[in-house]
Amino acid sequence: MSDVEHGQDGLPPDEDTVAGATGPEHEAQEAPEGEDEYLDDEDDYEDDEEEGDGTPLAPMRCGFVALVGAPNAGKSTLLNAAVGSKVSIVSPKVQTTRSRVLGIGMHDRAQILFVDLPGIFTPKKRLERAMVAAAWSGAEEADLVAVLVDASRRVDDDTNGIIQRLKDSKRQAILILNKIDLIPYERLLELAARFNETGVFTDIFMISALTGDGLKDFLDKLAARLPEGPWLFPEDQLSDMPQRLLAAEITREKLFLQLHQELPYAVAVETEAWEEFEDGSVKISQIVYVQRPNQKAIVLGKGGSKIKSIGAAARVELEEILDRRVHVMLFVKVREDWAEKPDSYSQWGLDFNA
Ligand SMILES: Nc1nc2c(ncn2[C@@H]2O[C@H](COP(=O)(O)OP(=O)(O)OP(=O)(O)O)[C@@H](O)[C@H]2O)c(=O)[nH]1
Ligand SMILES: [Mg+2]
Repeated sequence: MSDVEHGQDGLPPDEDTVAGATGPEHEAQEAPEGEDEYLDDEDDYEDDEEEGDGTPLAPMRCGFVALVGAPNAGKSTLLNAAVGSKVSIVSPKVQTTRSRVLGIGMHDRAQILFVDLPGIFTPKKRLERAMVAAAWSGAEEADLVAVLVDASRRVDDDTNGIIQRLKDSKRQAILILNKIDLIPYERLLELAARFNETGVFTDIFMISALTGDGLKDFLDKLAARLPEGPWLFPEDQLSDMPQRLLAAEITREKLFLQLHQELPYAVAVETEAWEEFEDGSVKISQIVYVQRPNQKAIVLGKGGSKIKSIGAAARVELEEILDRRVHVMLFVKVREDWAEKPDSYSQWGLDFNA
């Protein structure tokens, strides 16, 4: 008996959806191989550049800013807000982000390369270990580290652990007290004073990644602090994530939003086929892996209703991102050991043996 069943996003795309669009400006692209590859104008990076009125331009700056923090602190929300577009998936559940996600933000004359990372917590399973290891190596490789804290909650062991490790490695960081839309200002001042005592933080920002409050000050600071140097990516590029992976992430976000309890953690998504048609539409076929047959039944839902609704939500968002008609075909497959297969890890850029 086959363990594959499909739940197609049965809703036909609306006829008035733009067809044959040439693709969005912000199409995700592969990472550049050479730093200079995208600098179509070498003169861009010269000290004597001037504004029209003769004022010398500020130097170009570029660097990596790692976003670290406990799960659910709002790292991916901040990344999307800073880039001005949805690049990394977000959900109210912990451990949504599983691997490093690059988001490219332009601010003044700086190209800020935000590295969204999985939350840092005490890992138990292999996948969790790989996620946390990716988060720490992302932090180690970055020019600047920003630690996000959910200011609306009690300071937890995960956050204390992050601060301790930064302290031990004598690494300084920027603190971001996030979700300030949820708490009174007095509480923020208390928190800031407490974190200040740790000696780890060079700056403290209070922001709401959700509303954008305080974001500009933070970006101004980053733009001024990054090293001088040419931009590594074209100005209009938003991420380095390949489209197939982005599409799988969007579907995984819908699974996180529509499934409950432990189920989202038993799920992985892989884009299996990507077919483009002459009318400009694209058919994206994906496999949703679950670990047990009863999980498959829940993901499918009664008469396939759940998987249909997940596929429809993914389609709506992918049509917006790709700016074309999209068909999403989802197949649910039981693969007990997907979290124990090295090939899944390499696809996500995670270390299987972390
Ligand atoms: N009210 C409020 N909610 C926020 C804010 N920032 C993020 N959130 C919410 O917090 C939840 C978690 O946000 P994410 O951006 O997925 O958090 P994360 O740190 O990337 O989480 P992991 O990937 O699991 O580590 C989501 O429901 C967000 O909408 C904020 O400033 N205010
Ligand atoms: Mg995240």
